[in-house]
Amino acid sequence: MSALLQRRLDELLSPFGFQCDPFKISWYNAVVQPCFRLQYPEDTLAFVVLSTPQMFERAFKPFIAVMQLSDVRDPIDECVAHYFSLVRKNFPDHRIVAIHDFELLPNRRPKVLVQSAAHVAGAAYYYQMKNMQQNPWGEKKICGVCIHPRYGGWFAIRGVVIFPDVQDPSLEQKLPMDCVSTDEKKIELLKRFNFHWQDWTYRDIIDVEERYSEEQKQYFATPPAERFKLLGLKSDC
Ligand code: B12
Repeated sequence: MSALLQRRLDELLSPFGFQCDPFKISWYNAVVQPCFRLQYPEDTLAFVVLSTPQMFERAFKPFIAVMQLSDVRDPIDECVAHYFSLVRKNFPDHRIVAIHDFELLPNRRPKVLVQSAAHVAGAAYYYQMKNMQQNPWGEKKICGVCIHPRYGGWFAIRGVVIFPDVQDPSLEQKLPMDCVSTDEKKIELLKRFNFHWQDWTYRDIIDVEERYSEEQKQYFATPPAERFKLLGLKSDC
């Protein structure tokens, strides 16, 4: 069942530059604190959805070209929401719950921790300070970062798609590739991600197959309020 659904999801989303990897809710709930757990039975099937470097050209630019301009808030989030809605339309025989990376609970906590989801689904290794042998930063809060074996840091984790009516006890867990090989490199990665993320270098911590295009880099390097201008759009806020 999972393999068939994965094939259908891939056929739908991969031409637009998205990658989908399956996981069981229990794998995710086993690693996060109780307050972040997803309230579904343990064998419930879910997919983590990543945007690869091609998403900008294959999904975002065509979407921008035809969208209702005045409805735009964050254009990338709107675009991803559109593709998540396609999932709902294409699986009318299933109930689908899609949770975006930017969605918050009423207590302001994220609804889903997409990095933990990407790790348990085997899509991208989540490097966290608490798993390191040495800690050069003491008590300082250091944010973790996922690295993809093909795209390094040149991707984003857009959310999860849950199939509450599909239980798959037989789904086998695939471990993510630990591609940042040494502890020194891992420390360097966390340093770049936490203190120099604007210079993009954390994304190249490993050799990558593909990066964001110059246009995409320029888009993300522009402050959100000015991105409308860059796209030739008028902001309504
Ligand atoms: C809030 C947020 C921020 C905040 C705070 C960052 C933080 N991590 O606290 C701010 C605004 C500062 C921020 C900034 C940035 N962010 Co941000 N942010 C988020 C967001 C929305 C939630 C993160 C969060 O609050 N986590 C809560 C904490 C408690 O989670 P945690 O530390 O992972 O702890 C859990 C794990 O440790 C887990 N756990 C425990 N043991 C184990 C064991 C294993 C094996 C595993 C897997 C898990 C696990 O349990 C804990 C929870 O109980 C996520 C999207 C999302 N919905 O997840 C993006 C996200 C983390 N951000 C992202 C990025 C890229 C950035 C920026 C570079 C800006 C940008 N968007 O380009 C900067 C740089 C960050 C920096 N300098 O540190 C990306 C990271 C991508 C990646 N490759 O990992 C994400 C995933 C968004 C995305 N769509 O891809 N961000």
